[in-house]
Amino acid sequence: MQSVAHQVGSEKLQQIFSTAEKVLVLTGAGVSAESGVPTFRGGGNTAVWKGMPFEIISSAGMLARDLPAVWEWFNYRRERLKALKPNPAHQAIARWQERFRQFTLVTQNIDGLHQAAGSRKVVELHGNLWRARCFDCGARHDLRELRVDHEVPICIDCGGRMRPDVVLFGEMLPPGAFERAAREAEQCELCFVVGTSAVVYPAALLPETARAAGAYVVEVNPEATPLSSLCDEVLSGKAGEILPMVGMSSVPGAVATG
Ligand code: BJW
Repeated sequence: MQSVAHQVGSEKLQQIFSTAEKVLVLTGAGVSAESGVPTFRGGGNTAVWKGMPFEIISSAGMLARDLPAVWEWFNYRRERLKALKPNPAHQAIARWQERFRQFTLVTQNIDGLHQAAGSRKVVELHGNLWRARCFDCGARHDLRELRVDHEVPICIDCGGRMRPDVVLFGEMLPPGAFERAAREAEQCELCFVVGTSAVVYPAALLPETARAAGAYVVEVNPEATPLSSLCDEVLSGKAGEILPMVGMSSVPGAVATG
């Protein structure tokens, strides 16, 4: 179906979007919501597993207490993800990497949907649910290539027990990931913050860093967040509807495929 294109955001955003060379996008669970991935917080489907809130099941404490239960939770989520596809928000962001000279995508998501949409060199702050990491030798293996015969996968390099390669509450982020993201945030001219409640640190510091360094910061979210008041502009609505329209001119009668 075709729909009439209309401008999204202010004239200022249109202007910066058309001239900026350094752009950073920070995404959270909301960018995958329209693909069918439940968010952690905010309206509707929040993540709960067997009555346990995700702060408990996705925590360093649970990993130490009950590794098989943590695997069961992540296996369940991987199974559900297999059927899900990137949505127009992931696709718009993937197109932007060709448009800007220096484009950085930083995600808190572990679902791999940005990569499935074609984004390259994604800075994954919280890891990836399709990978396992060995407790003993630190090797990382793609779970799509690993035979999982045991309730806890075994490392093919050293025979050690493996864990999901994700950052649980109370754990450190992967070495270098936040530092790289913070460096890019300090340099960017335009920063989009898409589909995150902006309550989990240190990820939530990135838009503040960008703003303090002079970037124009734009939030895309149907709900207000603690970050909203700090942003130069808030585009209130669904990422999959808003992002494909950003940068489109408001030429009367212009037509976009929708
Ligand atoms: C849409 C939409 C649509 C819906 N379109 N939008 C400073 C102060 C206080 C505490 C701390 C601090 N620094 C560190 C901490 C501790 C902790 C923390 O931040 N706690 C706070 C919650 C209080 N941080 C950590 O532990 C981090 N580690 C760390 O800092 O190490 C050093 C250290 C350790 C210990 C103490 C102190 C320092 C690690 C954080 C790891 C987070 N891991 C998780 C789970 C991953 C595994 C799993 O998936 O199970 O990552 S938690 C969960 O939250 C997940 C997410 O990546 C993360 C962020 O959530 P996100 O993406 O923002 O999603 P939601 O659901 O919250 O929001 C969705 C949004 O989308 C909503 O706003 C909707 O409105 C919107 N939306 N539809 C656009 N269609």
